[in-house]
Amino acid sequence: MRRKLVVGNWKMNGSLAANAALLSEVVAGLAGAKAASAVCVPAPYLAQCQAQLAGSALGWGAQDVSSHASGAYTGEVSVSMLQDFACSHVIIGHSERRAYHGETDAQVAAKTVVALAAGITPIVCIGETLAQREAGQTGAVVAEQLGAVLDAIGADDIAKIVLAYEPVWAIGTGKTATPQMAQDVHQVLREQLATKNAAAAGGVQILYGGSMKPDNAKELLAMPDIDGGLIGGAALKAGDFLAIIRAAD
Ligand code: 3PY
Repeated sequence: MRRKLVVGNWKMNGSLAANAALLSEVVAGLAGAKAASAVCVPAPYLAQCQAQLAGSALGWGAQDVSSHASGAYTGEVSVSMLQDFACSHVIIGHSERRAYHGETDAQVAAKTVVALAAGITPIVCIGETLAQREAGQTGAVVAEQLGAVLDAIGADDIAKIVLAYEPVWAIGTGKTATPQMAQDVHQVLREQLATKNAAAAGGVQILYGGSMKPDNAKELLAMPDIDGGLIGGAALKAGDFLAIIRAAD
């Protein structure tokens, strides 16, 4: 049985005051929730999360990590810095990083290796664009993205990763994949995981991301291979985020 996991991706949003209010409302609303939950916040707010969330049911993490350990990489954040703030998770290869920062499959794979070595759970994002879906290339695109990661990690590491299927056309557009569309891709991803480690593949949490909201979460989360959500805009409102976590119960 896989435990459901709901992760908020705050993207580049927040302020000290707004975060404090949001986090305390979410933590207060989590009592008795069965699903695991976490927020991935802009790096400057990791200290605030550590101070406010330590000992609570809400985990915290970052939205990216450098593949380099340290040095002359202006603007980057290393994995040891994430460890300093006790991050449980780090999002890697979000489509916004792939699109706006030119992140390649090879870089995503390298970052995944770095996170795993540091004991931080990578949430590896993969997904196709609208043009790729319309051209019937969804399966090939996600297989290539996941394949790059699988080639870089050991078979034992399969049990330590989280995948997020985020169709690019459903991110920030209000469009959502139907539950069956998402399930079909999740199932194929799990089969691909099994080629590397059949025993561990059944335990890997595969999240759906892309405009998951309170009103579509239940249906999506009812699918057999959808193990949670990576939540964008709805994670910025405590009531919406909590409703999705409850939908995962
Ligand atoms: C979205 O839902 O918009 C996301 O990008 C989640 O990562």
